[in-house]
Amino acid sequence: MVYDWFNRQASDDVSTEKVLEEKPEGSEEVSSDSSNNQEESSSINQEESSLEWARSAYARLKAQQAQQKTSQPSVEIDSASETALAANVQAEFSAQSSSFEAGGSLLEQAALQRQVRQEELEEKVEEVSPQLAQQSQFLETSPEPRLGEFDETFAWSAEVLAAQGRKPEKISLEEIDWLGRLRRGLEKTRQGFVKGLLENLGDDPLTPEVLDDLETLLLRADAGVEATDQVLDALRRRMNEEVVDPAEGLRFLKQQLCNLLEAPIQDTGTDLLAPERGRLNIWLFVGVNGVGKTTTLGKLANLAVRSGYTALIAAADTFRAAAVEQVKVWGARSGVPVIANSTANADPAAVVFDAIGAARSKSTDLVLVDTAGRLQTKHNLMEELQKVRRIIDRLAPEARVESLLILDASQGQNGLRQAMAFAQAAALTGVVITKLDGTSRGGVALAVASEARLPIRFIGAGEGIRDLRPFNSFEFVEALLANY
Ligand SMILES: Nc1nc2c(ncn2[C@@H]2O[C@H](COP(=O)(O)OP(=O)(O)O)[C@@H](O)[C@H]2O)c(=O)[nH]1
Ligand SMILES: [Mg+2]
Repeated sequence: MVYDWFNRQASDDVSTEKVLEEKPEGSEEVSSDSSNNQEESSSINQEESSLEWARSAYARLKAQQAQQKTSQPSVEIDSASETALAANVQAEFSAQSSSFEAGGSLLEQAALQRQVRQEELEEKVEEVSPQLAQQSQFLETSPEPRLGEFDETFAWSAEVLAAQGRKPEKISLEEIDWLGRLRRGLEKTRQGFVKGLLENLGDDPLTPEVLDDLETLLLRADAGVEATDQVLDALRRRMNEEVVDPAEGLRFLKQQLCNLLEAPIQDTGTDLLAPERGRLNIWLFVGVNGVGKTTTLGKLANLAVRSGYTALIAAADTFRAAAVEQVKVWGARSGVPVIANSTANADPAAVVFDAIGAARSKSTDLVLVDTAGRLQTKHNLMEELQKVRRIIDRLAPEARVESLLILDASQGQNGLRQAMAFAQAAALTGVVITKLDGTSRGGVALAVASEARLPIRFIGAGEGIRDLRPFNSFEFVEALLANY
């Protein structure tokens, strides 16, 4: 079964249907016609029914897993092996790298050179990728999520999916696996946030003092002044209207955070950013050095392949030779062709030119473009980005172009301010937040939405190939405020 992550749906439900018939043990529906209207028992009912939901989903997934013995090629590499592989790749590519002298000024000559180069690149694509993939095969472990124990994390993940109106038979192990990763990834921010909040909330209705503490917590999580003010204003208005008990306070807070994150997404009219089928999609990754552009691109190449799209990578960070090699390793991990020119300081726009040509000739769905995060000067960098952007607009006016700003969550709001320098040059359309794991500044997502007013499209919460998925504000807020 192919699970299309970009659209968040399984493209084939056949195996699920079969499993549906097996009613898992102890999964009888909780009767919905209960005549007991007392609040306490209804909340117990709710808890029981969400546990039943989770058990039922677990049993189905377990049966599914038992059915699917056929495993897919794997793509996980440990970092030591990855370094070794990268060295290997480097040697191989430096032997093969195409070199071009600007011989003669005649236009035809240039065109001919371009043609030869295009052919060489296409050959290279054909011949190198399988080789690399083969090399990496024995280094890899399974990329497939495995069903673990029926534990608290599973129950929580199931509850988050159920709350979004999902049916137990329609959920995938992919989603359960990701929600667990997301929750683990947000642990540091959650620790600072939830512990303080719940301690202050206690059992009493909301007070102005609790709101003052909440303000501190939001600012400390790097949510930014604007988002913090917005959330607190909404809570104050609510408190002026009626007494708000802690459970309702928490629910209302989650709703406010969710609205804030959703606003720029709603503005675009596109809930989920997915490559459009039957059309060329070009996604540009921009951001300062070290924020995770290449890693994000690599993970997305993998996600595209897993989700049933064809992809191609343009190695347009030509500033450092190592950057090109790094991108080739990622391409090899997922069997995605990489268009590159290993010549020192090759023209990134020329690489993009070649990539668009190759994508056209192969009817590729998605071209992922890596870019440099540092040049000799910031001015040069912005010029270069503009040039890349111009060549895309000129060469592929029919393409759907996304320009994604990569933001390192651990750099918080400072990182955001710095990154916004790219807004003009790259005509940003969205943000990817990386490195949510290991930082307590996960609240920066709120600053992205309220201050940069850009939709968050993907989030990364770890270095693994499965640690990056499309952003969903409900799930993000639930993971951030999970009380366990
Ligand atoms: N912990 C963690 N590390 C990440 C994440 N994304 C990227 N990294 C690491 O950040 C470092 C820089 O990433 P890279 O993709 O080379 O950044 P670039 O310079 O923007 O291309 C690498 O060591 C990555 O493994 C993430 O979500 N979590
Ligand atoms: Mg890079």
